[in-house]
Amino acid sequence: MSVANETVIAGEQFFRCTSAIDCGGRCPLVVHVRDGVITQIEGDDHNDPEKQLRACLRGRAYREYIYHKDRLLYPMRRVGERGERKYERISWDEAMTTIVRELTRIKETYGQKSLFFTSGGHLGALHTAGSLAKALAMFGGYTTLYGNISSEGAVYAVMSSYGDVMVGHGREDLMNARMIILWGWDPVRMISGTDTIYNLTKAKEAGIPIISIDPRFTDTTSVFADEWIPIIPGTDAAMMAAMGNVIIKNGLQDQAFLDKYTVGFEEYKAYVLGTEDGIEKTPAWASRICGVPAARIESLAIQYATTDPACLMDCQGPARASMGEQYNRGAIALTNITGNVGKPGGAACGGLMGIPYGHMFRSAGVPGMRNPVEDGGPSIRGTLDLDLRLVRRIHTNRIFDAMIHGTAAGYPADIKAAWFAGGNVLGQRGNVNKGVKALKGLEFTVGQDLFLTPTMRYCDIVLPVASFAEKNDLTRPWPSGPYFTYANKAIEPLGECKTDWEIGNLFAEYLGFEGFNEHDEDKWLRVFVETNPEYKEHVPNYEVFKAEGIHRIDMDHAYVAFQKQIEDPENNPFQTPSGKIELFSQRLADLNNPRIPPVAKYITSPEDRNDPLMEKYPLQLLTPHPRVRAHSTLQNIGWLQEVEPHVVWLNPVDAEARGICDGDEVYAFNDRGKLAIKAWVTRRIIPGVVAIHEGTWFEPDEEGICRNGCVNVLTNDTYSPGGASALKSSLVEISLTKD
Ligand SMILES: Nc1nc2c(c(=O)[nH]1)N[C@H]1C(S)=C(S)[C@@H](COP(=O)(O)OP(=O)(O)OC[C@H]3O[C@@H](n4cnc5c(=O)[nH]c(N)nc54)[C@H](O)[C@@H]3O)O[C@H]1N2
Ligand SMILES: Nc1nc2c(c(=O)[nH]1)N[C@H]1C(S)=C(S)[C@@H](COP(=O)(O)OP(=O)(O)OC[C@H]3O[C@@H](n4cnc5c(=O)[nH]c(N)nc54)[C@H](O)[C@@H]3O)O[C@H]1N2
Ligand SMILES: [Mo]
Repeated sequence: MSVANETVIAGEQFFRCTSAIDCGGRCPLVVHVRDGVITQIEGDDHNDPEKQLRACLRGRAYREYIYHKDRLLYPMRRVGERGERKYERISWDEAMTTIVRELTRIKETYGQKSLFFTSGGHLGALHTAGSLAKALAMFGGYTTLYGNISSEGAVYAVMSSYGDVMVGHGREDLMNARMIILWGWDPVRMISGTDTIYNLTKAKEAGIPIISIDPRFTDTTSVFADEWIPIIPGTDAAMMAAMGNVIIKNGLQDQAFLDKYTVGFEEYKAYVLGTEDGIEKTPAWASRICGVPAARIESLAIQYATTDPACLMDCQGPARASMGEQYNRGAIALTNITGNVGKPGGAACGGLMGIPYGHMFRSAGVPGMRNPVEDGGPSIRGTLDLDLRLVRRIHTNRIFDAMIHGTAAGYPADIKAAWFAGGNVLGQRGNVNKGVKALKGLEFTVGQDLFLTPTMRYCDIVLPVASFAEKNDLTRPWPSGPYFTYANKAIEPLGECKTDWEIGNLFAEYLGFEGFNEHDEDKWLRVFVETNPEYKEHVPNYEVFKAEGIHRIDMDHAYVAFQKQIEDPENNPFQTPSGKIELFSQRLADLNNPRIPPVAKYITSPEDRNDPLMEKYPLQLLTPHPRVRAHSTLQNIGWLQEVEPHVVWLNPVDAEARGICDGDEVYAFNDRGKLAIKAWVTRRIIPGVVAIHEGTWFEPDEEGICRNGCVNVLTNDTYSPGGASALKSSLVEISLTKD
């Protein structure tokens, strides 16, 4: 039976909640409370099992997270060195007075741009750091980051090709495909929408062939795929170009589709046939690069082009690499030359992004203010020139380098103070050891989180934040609906915790901004639901929405990206300069940069197998997202740690060459850092490639070796020409001994 919010049965009260972390799904949760304490958290109880959005293991472990013994409960001031974890309890008044005093001193001494601010960790509408951003803007402004750490490569690819990020299909549409290619997509682990696995299961049961292309034999591959095609990391674009070559040489392209909806087929053809550069992108050529047998590249190309419709699920993971956008551009070329775009059962850019139902808050959120520090910058509307975006902002994976080198190295500011309102940058960005140096060099640091994360340990003032169960908020599906969620407050904030929204309001109060906050919590949420166009269109009644905690949209067919543009192109042009899908982009051609070509190309990249650094560090490092955490969120939950140990995946060929046995403690290292971790010797990863899941906390010993296996001590803090964080492009060596 589905209970309404606040129902009481036998002394137990039920709250309809969801989490709000960046976890890959968004699950309705029923929180049981007795005497103000959570006793149990259940998953979706919808009467119709077909419609249930079932929580994964992480959603079922939140009680330990909320009541974890290490929750921060009071504001604190650092009393030891940065990183030493020595803190003493202070009052909110003292915390706020210190923050205002220090930020004022620093801006008066070094200028407004020297204040750095970033936020993260929470995907709500109201209780975000939006109020803090507004207060800081009123304070004169701040320097911040550019780029989506998750999907910038994929976003760059879809924006240059389609001019739009709404490239997803409803997951029910998997059933309409006649074949599914999981190309670097592992939703059993990363969820990719709460309804994905249910629909993939139905597709499997219906006998739809499923093929997985991944350097690892993933959980999704093991459960769903009929075939695993292992591939060398960073080489997908070569295999895709060869598939294009086979399709075109066999005359299997959908010429009518190409003529009507796209520009640039001739230029793409010239590249894959080799008339452009004298190198034909044959299966044999690609095979030498990507390791997939030429015959299989050829047969897959023919199978894909002759199966109608066929669904190619590329995603954002392989694009989080030093030439990341070419992987998605290559996939987009294939989906278009086979006419699979805008069609049920096809895909525009498969696993990625959303459908426009509950996807983004768009105009919801606390109305921010323009950041004065960014005034007068170049116009970035519609541009594909990353350099223009980096005139005012710092690339999200370059933050530490910018803190160390500042304007002398071309960054927009010399940062002296930083405010981290959520997000664990010291652990979740490349090159953690550089991060330590950067954070030690600042004059003042403040952070807010639920736990004393590695980032918080470098903060002078640490503020305690309430969990999702301690506030009312609108949350949103990840990556897409079709449903909207309302997370009801189930318990009072623990200790002296406040939400990010409250912290922003308090900061504004200490700055003396009168009338800063217009409404109370309930009024704000009501205003959002009643005025935001998406809610207005779909959610008829605020009270009912709140009581049920979810509003599901009944659709008579699954949403298909660009269906309108394909059915009625005259009246629905694509949002590109040509109004068509751009397999060749003039905007990219105008950049005149061979590393960001106008058509999808395979290009070698730093720290791939062609890099001379291979001699010293011969293993390519993959850093997939962990099944038992959302990044570093939940990393301290014992229930989840029991499920899956943190290990490095190592093929027996590589293990044997180094005298390593399964279960040995080994060291992974390169010039950026070193970590200790247990070896898992497995044929589930190809030789020459190792994998360590991202998201364990950085715990260095006296020698600076991370004893907790935080993989980002090894990764690069660079980005691709399109702005993808190069977190999947690092070479390492592994050894049994420390030195
Ligand atoms: N090597 C490698 N690194 C990666 C990736 C990779 O693939 N490989 N993936 C990248 C990706 S896609 C992402 S999205 C990033 C994620 O990077 P982060 O966003 O830094 O991820 P988390 O480690 O989950 O940190 C979130 C923090 O916010 C806190 N938090 C939770 N709720 C709240 C709240 O309401 N308020 C506040 N103030 N804090 C809160 C949590 O306790 C946690 O410490 O990691 C990136 N890093
Ligand atoms: N359990 C869990 N789920 C999550 C998250 C989490 O932390 N934990 N985080 C959420 C967030 S914020 C994000 S952005 C998403 C991230 O989701 P993704 O970006 O899709 O996930 P990743 O794990 O980075 O990579 C996906 C797959 O790509 C493969 N891969 C890596 N390099 C290559 C390559 O060069 N070629 C090919 N073909 N495959 C390659 C990896 O082996 C992996 O199986 O996940 C979300 N879901
Ligand atoms: Mo992400």
